[in-house]
Amino acid sequence: MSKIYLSLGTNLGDKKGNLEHAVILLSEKVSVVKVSSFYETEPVGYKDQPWFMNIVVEGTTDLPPEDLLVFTQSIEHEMKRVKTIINGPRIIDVDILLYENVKINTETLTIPHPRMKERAFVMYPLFEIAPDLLIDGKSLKSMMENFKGEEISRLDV
Ligand code: PH2
Ligand code: MG
Ligand code: MG
Repeated sequence: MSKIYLSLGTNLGDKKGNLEHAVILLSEKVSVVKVSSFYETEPVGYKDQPWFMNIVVEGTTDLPPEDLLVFTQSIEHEMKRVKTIINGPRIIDVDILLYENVKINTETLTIPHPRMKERAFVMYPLFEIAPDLLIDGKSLKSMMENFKGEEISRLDV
């Protein structure tokens, strides 16, 4: 079993329901260990769209990384994600952040996720559920100051 962290985001329809639905679909092949709080987050990259709701999930899985990617994409497909513009609105996005201490850099998959450290919508929920985590031997705590002022608030539900 390998330990993994995933980032989930949505900004269309019933956002909380979409995230809950995706976690249920994930549990078919990933043992879900921890789920962060829900966070309302300002869109990063492409601004002219609704705010997102984001969570981070810790789990374990027997799937190797490439198969995990196929599985997460199958969830996006099953939830009828339609790809329009880059960084644009979506019903669900499931991204692999970390897979044990594995480093992968292929055309289809880069782990650790290449932009995770600069994104508050990833790092806040990740820090909530794994405050002692190290990435490349560096503490998450030391990475919690590099954000560009994107707004984020944790929901108490
Ligand atoms: N995902 C993106 C681009 N921008 N912004 C927020 N707040 N949340 C996201 O999940 C998100 C984003 C690309 O996947
Ligand atoms: Mg993404
Ligand atoms: Mg994605």
